[in-house]
Amino acid sequence: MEYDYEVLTPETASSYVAGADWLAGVVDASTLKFAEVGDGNLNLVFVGSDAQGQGICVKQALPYLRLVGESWPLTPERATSEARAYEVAARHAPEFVPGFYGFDKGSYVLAMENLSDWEVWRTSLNNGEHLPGIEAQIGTYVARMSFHTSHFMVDAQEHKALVGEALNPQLCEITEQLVFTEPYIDHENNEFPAGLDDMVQQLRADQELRVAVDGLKHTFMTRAEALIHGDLHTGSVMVRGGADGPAAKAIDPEFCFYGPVAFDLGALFGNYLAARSRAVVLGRPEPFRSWVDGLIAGTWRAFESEMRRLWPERTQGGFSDAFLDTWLRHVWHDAVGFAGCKAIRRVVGLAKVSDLETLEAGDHLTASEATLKTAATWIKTRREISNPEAMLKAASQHL
Ligand code: SR1
Ligand code: MG
Repeated sequence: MEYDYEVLTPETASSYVAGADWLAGVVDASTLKFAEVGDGNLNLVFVGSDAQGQGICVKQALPYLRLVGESWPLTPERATSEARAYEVAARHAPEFVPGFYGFDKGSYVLAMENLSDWEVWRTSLNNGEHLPGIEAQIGTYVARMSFHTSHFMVDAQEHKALVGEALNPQLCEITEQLVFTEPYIDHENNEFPAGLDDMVQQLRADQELRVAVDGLKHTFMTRAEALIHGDLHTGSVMVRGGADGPAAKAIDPEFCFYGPVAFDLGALFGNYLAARSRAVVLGRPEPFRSWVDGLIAGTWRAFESEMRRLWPERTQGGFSDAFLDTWLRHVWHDAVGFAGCKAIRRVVGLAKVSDLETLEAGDHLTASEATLKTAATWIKTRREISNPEAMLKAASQHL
């Protein structure tokens, strides 16, 4: 198909960089070699190095959904959203994102630090790699982005203008459909093993669950709190071990918009649940197992502690000192609910997770069933679940 911009290949990516004035000096384009490494659902991703070993990552938004193909058109404008998120993160949380080199609006190309010697966190978790501290860094990243783009730091009128500029309607609708709607109805996008059929039918018939999910969907659609990542699962985090200790960087923020802070935390928690289910059925040894059990606590406590550290620096809104506790409570309980929704969609709906999908059939069924049961409990009892230990307790009752 013909598009009104050139879709890059590993061969044309080098000449693209050579002709891009805004990338002059980043790499030696004359010796640059690229490979396409995108394994996500949406975009093309090229990583390259020049003869001196200087690297660059070039990411281009396709005008359709890569996972499905050209039959599912998708606005490449999502690259503008992604650039916005990286620019904001470069100001407030630079250590937790790749270095951002810039954005070409005409070709929907973003250029950034080459992280090819890092690993996708989901892959690392799947392999049983113990990297303590990653979970806290990601919690800190969420707190920084949330605080600095919220009504606590941005003038009220300016905030409303920013919310308008950052609307990302097509990608938000994907989330509204895939996370909050389709798993609960008979829909052609859904796919799960026959062995889960009874359980999925039970979830769909559970009115208490359906109303709770509708409430969370409504919160997702209406609570424009802060510029959130919008798709912060463990596949959106790059990790590295090493002498200075483990390090984490959040990537792929093309789903970003002004939404509920709890959604990013819930996305992490829901994906930690899939990682835990895998670790349990595979009988992973200590200390990995206990670390995975503690991921929710580690992320939440780092988020809370960074918010408490930043709170006295707030400049806007006139919120009282004591309001922070109330705000943290609402974020916590919503995050528990969103976690359940994010876990259920990964088992029932479109776009699966390798944590579960790469298990052999029996383990896959056991882990998926436990994930669904825990997720449903989290959603329905989110207001009674007061801390990460209670979330873990609910999970351990099912697996
Ligand atoms: C239709 S795109 C499928 C999924 O890929 C992204 O990672 C988001 O999670 C989206 O829901
Ligand atoms: Mg993504």
